Formats: sequence, structure tokens, C-alpha cells
Amino acid sequence: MKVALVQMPVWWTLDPPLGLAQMAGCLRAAGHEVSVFDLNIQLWRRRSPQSHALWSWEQFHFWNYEERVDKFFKENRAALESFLESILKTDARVIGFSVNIGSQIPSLRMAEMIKKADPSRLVVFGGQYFFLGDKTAEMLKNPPVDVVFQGAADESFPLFLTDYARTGRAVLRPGVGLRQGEKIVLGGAVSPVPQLDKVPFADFSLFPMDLYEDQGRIPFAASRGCVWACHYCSTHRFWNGYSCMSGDRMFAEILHHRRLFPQRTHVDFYDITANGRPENLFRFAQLVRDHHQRSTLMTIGWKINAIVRPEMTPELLSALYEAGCMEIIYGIESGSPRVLKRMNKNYSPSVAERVLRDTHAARITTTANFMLGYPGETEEEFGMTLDFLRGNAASLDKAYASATFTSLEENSYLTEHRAEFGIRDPGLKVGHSLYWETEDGLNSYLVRMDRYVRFRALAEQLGLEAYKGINGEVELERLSKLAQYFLYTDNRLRATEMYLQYAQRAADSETARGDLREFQRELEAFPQALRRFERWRNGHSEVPASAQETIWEKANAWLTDDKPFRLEECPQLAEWLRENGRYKDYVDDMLETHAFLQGLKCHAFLRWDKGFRLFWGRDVVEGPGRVAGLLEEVSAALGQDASGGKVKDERMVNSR
Ligand code: B12
Ligand code: SF4
Repeated sequence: MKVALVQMPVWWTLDPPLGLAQMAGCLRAAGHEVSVFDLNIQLWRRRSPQSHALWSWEQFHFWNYEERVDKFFKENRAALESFLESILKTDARVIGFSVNIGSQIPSLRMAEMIKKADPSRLVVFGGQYFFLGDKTAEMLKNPPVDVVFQGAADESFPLFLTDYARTGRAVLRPGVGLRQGEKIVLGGAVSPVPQLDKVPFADFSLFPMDLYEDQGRIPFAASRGCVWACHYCSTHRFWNGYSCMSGDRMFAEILHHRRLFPQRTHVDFYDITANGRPENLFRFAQLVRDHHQRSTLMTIGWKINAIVRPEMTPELLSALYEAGCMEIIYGIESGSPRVLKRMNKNYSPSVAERVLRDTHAARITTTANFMLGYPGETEEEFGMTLDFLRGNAASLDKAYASATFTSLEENSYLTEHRAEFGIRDPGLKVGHSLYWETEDGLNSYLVRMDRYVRFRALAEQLGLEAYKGINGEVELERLSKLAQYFLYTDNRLRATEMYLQYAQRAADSETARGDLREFQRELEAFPQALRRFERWRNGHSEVPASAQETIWEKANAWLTDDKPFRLEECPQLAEWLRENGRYKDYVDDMLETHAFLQGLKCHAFLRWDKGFRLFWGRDVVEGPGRVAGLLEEVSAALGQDASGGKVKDERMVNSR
């Protein structure tokens, strides 16, 4: 059966997507004829100067906004149409997309193009996006998507294709979701962790290997899942168990890749936990070392993510080093035993100290990952993490604090039991995973940011390598994070200030420019808002503050509401006005002012804050001078003159 496999943006660009390569290997081993289209790498190679940043790690959310993706598709129409033509030309009857959290909308758009050109092609989606929750059924509501694979598809996709070739129709099986007439039907869960020794090798031979950024590496996964179940992590929900290749199987697959790509000497282990079966790693290391005596083909470099465990003995570590293991990344996370327990992390700091020391002594680059501000972490416990860093600096080469500090990962125990951890629950909003805070107010995003900055400063002082931030600048990272945070909290003035500082350092950030353009539009509306506000306030200057306060109490939340308001909707206030009729003009005029502000569509509204004031989001707008100053700065950051009219920067011409 002819099948085409497609990867849409966004995925990373260093090396080929492993999930798609695994699928290619499984399908070819089952006798299917495969073509591969990694459009992520193709589009990244063709990217225009203004879309450079779209592939940067921190901006993958760009791809989750439909209007932004549509704009990207419009700008790259010619390239996308030529890819479409190439896909159709293969005559593949089935076209499969590997989908993750940043590529679901671009995949859908490409599927629409395929169906428009030829409705008879069967469009199949699979990948990490569909492992958990109701994403499978949700996606199947989109007419261009015929079939969705839920979970690992190493066995289910080849079998499905064989059925399809035989019967000419999509057959329901475990792990498969599809439409039958109007109905969406799901075939039930597939075994999440296949026996990896029986799975065919990943196949990179059909990928445009010369396009990837790093020409010296090849991705590899010796295991799936994890042997632990840390509360903040969703891995064990994704894979529900742990499966690891035998040492012999690891060796055989890597040797195969080395023969095909001799220039690629770095094998990047994507295992989230590579030492779940330390004995398998040991056997692999022995095979590599023995092979060295016969050939240089297995002279490779590799690094792994590992858990801290007593089995990481000096003997094992030295065997790993001799087999080319250059770096081990341990999830240390905290120096406080109480916090580790709350994380459900299964090791004690004393074992960690020993393992780090022995890893370093074995000449393996020793990296420790940390999480800051776990719910319940006190300032004193954060201090224990700093002490751990100081005490073990001699055993460490790199110390990475998580760039999200502590995030509420979807499907993790922590996220699903927020109350147990004292996390305030304003409902799951976008961004909430980063900006959560505790009921007692002691742990917020700003508190975590502060711990992060202090941790980074200490790591630097100790001479340890740390995560480099955006484009290598920690300050850029801080500003961009604060800008996003203030947008989330609706502090629009503060968000603008952060973006202005950000734009001074990195003028080409598409996200910053997009938001600044939005702020500019709103700031332009402010002079009108301010005039209307002043007219109302001056017109009723005799109304005493106590009466104003009472009006606010009676009307309470409605002023901040985006909906137009009529007095009848607030019986309490209407009643009060009947008794104090002389304030009716004041209230009527206030309602009109409110409606006027809403008409401007600029997040401006009235609020009571020691008197009625004009707000922009949650920030007070102090007066025309401040607004004019900000508008000037925003326009300048966007490459325009003070009047906002003349475009100085070519990028603005293109992006408007
Ligand atoms: C390695 C890895 C990466 C590498 C990937 C490098 C590469 N070249 O592939 C790097 C470091 C780049 C990475 C980055 C990110 N990752 Co990542 N990553 C992983 C990790 C640890 C392993 C993925 C992997 O390769 N597995 C092995 C392969 C064989 O499995 P697979 O890809 O799932 O493929 C199987 C199925 O998905 C399915 N399948 C795959 N494709 C297709 C196609 C078809 C047609 C079909 C039918 C089936 C199918 O069958 C395959 C075989 O069973 C997973 C966690 C995990 N434990 O799986 C997270 C994970 C995939 N990453 C995730 C995320 C969110 C990201 C980021 C977006 C941000 C972040 N939080 O880190 C960034 C991407 C940013 C960017 N701009 O690129 C999430 C995805 C969540 C989701 N629901 O989509 C995961 C699950 C981690 C998590 N729990 O949050 N990641
Ligand atoms: S050890 Fe790592 S991968 Fe395993 S559950 Fe804990 S955080 Fe997740």
C-alpha cells in the first residue's frame, strides 16, 4: 500500500522527527511503500527573516492560534502548494500526519488542502497529541480527518493499512478512531508500551537528512515511559509503564544507523529515563566497547536522561564512559527531602550526592535539572536547593533550572489534584499551567521567577553552565516571561513596558511585535477615552465621594464587564436611585461613558479605585501625557515615527 507521512510545523530542527521515522520503519517492515515529507524542516529552511523566531522553543504557542497559522499559510502559499503537489504525485492513497501540541492546526490546514485537491485520499492523524484525553474524538469532528490513531502506532498503523489495502475501507481496531456515517467511533486503547525488541528500527533513509541543523547526530529511543511516577510529570500517563530495549537490540539498531550515516557520530537518546533497566545499559556499553576492538564504526558520543538510583555504580558509569556516554542529565529538582517527597520522587539527597560525584569522577559531563517553587516549597526549602547546588558544585558541570520553574503539566497528578497541593483554582484557563498560585499567596509566578533569577545567579557565580535563555540572554527571557504574565493578569500597561524593553534588545521577535501592534491600536484609542471620561467626571464634580462609593457597591461587578449595561439589570442600584433621585443623571452619564469605552474595543473601562478611574486592563491610566509617551515609544519600537504613520522598517510593510 502506498502511504505518505507528513510532519508539519512546529517541531524542532536539529534532527529528524523520531516518531515519524519510527512509523516509516514499521510501515516499510510490513511491506508498505512509504514517502516522507518533513514540511517542518522544509518550511524552516525557507523561512523569511520576520518568521525566524517562530521556530524558537519559547514561541511554539504561536502555532496554536488559528489566525496566526492562517497568516503563515497565506504568506507561504506557493511553497505549501508545491508540497501539496509533490504529496499527491506519490499517488499515496493514505496520507499520515504526525501531530503534537504545536502542529495540530497546521496539520489540519494541510489536510484541508489535500481533501480539496483530492477527496478520495484517506487522511490519518497520529502522534503524541492523541495519547490522552478526548483529543481523538475532537479531531475527528473536522471533516478532512478520516482516521486518528490513539497512542503508540508501531503495530496498529501497519495492520490498519493492510486491512485498508485488502478491503478498501477503514477498519476499526484498538487504537483507531474513525467516522462511521455521522458517528465517531473509537476502537479502544492500544497497548501503550510495545515490546521494543520486536519493533522494527526507525527509518531515516527517506528523510531530507542534509536539511537538518545538526549534521552530526541521529535520534534514538531505547525505551518508552518511566519507572517512576513523579507527581508533576505526565510521562507515566502517556506510556503507562516502562519498556526498554535489551542491550543487544540497542546495539543492533545504532550499528544499523551508523552504517547508513557514517558522518553522524552523535547518537541522541530521547529516552525520558534511559536507566530504567541499568543492566541493559551495561550490556549495551560492553557491546560497544568490544566492537571498538574490531572497528571504529561504534565510536560514538551519546548522552542520556537518567534517574538518581543506587545502581549507578562507579563500575557502570565507567563502562558508559568507555562506550562514549558523554553526558548524563539527572532530575535532581530540589535539595529538600520534604519537597522531594511531595513530588513523589524516589531518592534521597545523599544518594544523589554520591551518584553525581561518581558520574563526574567517571569523566562524564554531569548535569542536574532543578524545579523551583514546587507548591509548598518554603523560602527555607528553596535555600536547601541553593545549599545543594553549593555543596555539589564540584561534582557538577551544568545546572539547569526549569525555564517554567514549576508548571502544571497536563495529565499529571499535580494538575489533577491541585487542591491537595494548596493551589488556588480559578478554573483551568490558558496560561494557568504557568501562572498558578497557592491559596496562602506565598507562591506565585513572580515568587518563582525571583527564585529562578537567584538560582541562576548562584549557578553562574559557582562557574556552572546554565540554560542560556532566549538567544543566549537571560534578561530577554525574564522580560518576555513577565510580558506574557502581565498580559495574562491583564496588566496591559506593565505588559507594554516589558515588551518595549524586550523590543529594544530583540527587535525581530514576531510575538513581541504582534502584541505591540495590538497595544498600539489600543493606545491610539485612548485620547478619545480620556476626553469622554474627563467630560463625565467634570460634569458631575459635585457628587460626593460617599455617594459614588455607594453606587459602586450597588453596581459592583458590572463596570468591569465587557457587556453593555442597562440600569434595569441592576435592581439594587435602580432602587437606590429611586430613593436618591438627584444622582440619576450622574449614573446615566456613567453608563453612557461605559458604553462609549466598550465601543472603542480597547480593554478600557471604568472602575472604582479611590474614586472612579479609567483602567486599561487592570492598570490605571493616569493621564494623556503618559498615554502619548507610551504611544510614541511603541511606535518607535515598531519602526514608525511618532505619529504612527510613516513606516521606517521594511518588516512592518510585510507584516501589515
Ligand atoms: C524527545 C522529545 C522531544 C524532542 C524531540 C526531538 C525529535 N527530533 O523528535 C525535543 C527535545 C525537541 C522536544 C521538544 C518539545 N516537546 Co517533546 N518530547 C520528547 C519525548 C521525551 C519523546 C518523544 C519521542 O521521540 N518518543 C519516541 C517516539 C517513537 O514516539 P512518538 O513520537 O510518540 O511516536 C509514536 C506515536 O506518537 C505514534 N505516531 C507518531 N507519529 C505518527 C504518525 C502517524 C500517521 C501515526 C498513525 C502515528 C504516529 O506512533 C509512534 C510510535 O509508537 C516526549 C515524551 C515521551 N515520553 O514520549 C516529549 C513530548 C512529545 N514533547 C512534548 C512537548 C509539548 C514538546 C514541546 C512542544 C515543548 C515542551 N514542553 O518541551 C517541544 C517542542 C518545541 C519545538 N519548538 O520544537 C509533549 C507533547 C504533548 C502533546 N500532547 O503533544 C511530550 C509528550 C512531553 C510531555 N509530556 O509534555 N521533545
Ligand atoms: S523520573 Fe522523570 S520521567 Fe520519570 S516520572 Fe519522574 S519526572 Fe517523569
